[in-house]
Amino acid sequence: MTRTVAAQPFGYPFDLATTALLIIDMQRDFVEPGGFGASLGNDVVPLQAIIPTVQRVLQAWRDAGGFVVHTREGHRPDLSDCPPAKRERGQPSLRIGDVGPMGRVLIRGEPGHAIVPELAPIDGELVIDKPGKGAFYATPLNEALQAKGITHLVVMGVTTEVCVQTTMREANDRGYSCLLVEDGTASYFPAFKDATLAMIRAQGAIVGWTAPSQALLDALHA
Ligand code: C5J
Repeated sequence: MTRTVAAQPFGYPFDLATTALLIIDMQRDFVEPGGFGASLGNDVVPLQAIIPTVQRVLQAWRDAGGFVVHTREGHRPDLSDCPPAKRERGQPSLRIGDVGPMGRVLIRGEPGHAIVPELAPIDGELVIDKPGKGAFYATPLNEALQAKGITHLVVMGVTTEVCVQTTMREANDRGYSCLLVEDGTASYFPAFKDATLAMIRAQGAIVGWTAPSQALLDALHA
């Protein structure tokens, strides 16, 4: 059954059976004080603010029986998958792998690497650990989606202009039709979020579509 979300720049048609909900990096390291995002000097409050919206959409998607994928950015404890250029850049208060209030920053298995409890994955949902910003780089995501016959991605998460946008561009180049939920994504920089939404849907949805969560929920309940 095809449903259509009232989206920009025009309606987004999708079939639940061939669409995955993709939630990017809703990890304590980005959303809570003391994590990677905060170590870079960012205010995490705008990211925390989207949790109830992401939770509402996630619950509706689960209730409808849709497939869910969560991603987590992070590195192996020995940092073998962390390019030195990534670790050494800038002047953060804590570098990747340093010990902070939520364990080693951006390291798999540490408390800060976990997805926030409100959005914790449940049985049957796919969790993709990624070393980069894009969820397709050095991960099995594409193969997993292909195996399930997924052609469309509904995307939420953080941060809009970094991991979300990078992943949407990677997905677009692989042939997926992507919708970004406008109030289900956030940036430490509101102007970057606005610019990203605009550039994604420009030129006839050159990267994808955007829509408010209510428009997606209306389509799911139609
Ligand atoms: C960043 C992300 N911003 N998940 N990661 O470094 O967007």
